Amino acid sequence: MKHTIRHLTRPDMKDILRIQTAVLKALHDFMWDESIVQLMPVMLSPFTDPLAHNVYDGSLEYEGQRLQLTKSMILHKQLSLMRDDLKGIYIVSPNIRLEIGKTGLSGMHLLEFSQVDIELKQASYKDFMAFMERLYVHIAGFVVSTCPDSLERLGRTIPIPSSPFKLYESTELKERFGKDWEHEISIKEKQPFWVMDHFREFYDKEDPSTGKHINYDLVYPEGFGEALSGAERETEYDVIIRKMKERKTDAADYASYLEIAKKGLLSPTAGGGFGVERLVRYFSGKKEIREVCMFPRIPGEKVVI
Ligand code: ASN
Repeated sequence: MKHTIRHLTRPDMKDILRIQTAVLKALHDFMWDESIVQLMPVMLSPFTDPLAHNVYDGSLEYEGQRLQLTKSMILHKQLSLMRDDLKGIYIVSPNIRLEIGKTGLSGMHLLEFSQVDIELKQASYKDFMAFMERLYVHIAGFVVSTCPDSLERLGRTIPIPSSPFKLYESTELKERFGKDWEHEISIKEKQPFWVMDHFREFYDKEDPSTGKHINYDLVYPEGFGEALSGAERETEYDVIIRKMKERKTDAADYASYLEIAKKGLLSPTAGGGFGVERLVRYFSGKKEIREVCMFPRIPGEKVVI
């Protein structure tokens, strides 16, 4: 308990929360100017993101129905953009991912975190990446200009990158650095950069002619690691079914989503999501994600409060 009280009363928490508040204000202002509207979070649904890695089951039984706690709102983002009158949407989305215990050692994983999840209609991966770069530069600029005192107390200087950000292919980095490529390249870089082409969930689009995945990660420099993952989306029912089979994703769990896909109602979209806590960790220069959360839930650790 002593440790918890020490954490809750840490002197640098106010500066960290100020930076977090500035991040969210800059986000909302930017989206308002872009006419991108905000959705409220969905936390319970018959289906959620299958994720490309294994986590413990986060479902519950309610009145005879099995409901999933949201891992990400990717499929709900896609469904909301069936509408023709929306140009794009965003959500400050609570995500619950019951990661296996040893993941907690990364210093960048939480069982419960907030993802700024964005999806743009009729957008290509290039459109989304350019949009995200503008958003990032806006947020970083706002934090630098409004929180100089907090940044100084934290001993932190945030670079404002210029567009376009550097771009790598994951295959090239794997060859160069091996298994730990993301961390290795993140240590070397000084500004956020993109890494393209990752084998992931069924909803990230594949280019049938090259077999490449039309998806991307935005990665922070200085060893802070992954910021965002996103992609252009699959919209064709047959392709979605094939990719579900390849990934052993049970189509029965996604019945209503698939019914809509089968009717050809999914729009071409591209999007991505970044974790609020990871961005605040990078801006604050903290080694451990627990240091930027008032109530951290770290994989493998007992939740005490
Ligand atoms: N938000 C991600 C995306 O838009 C999905 C995820 O969080 N797994 O692709």
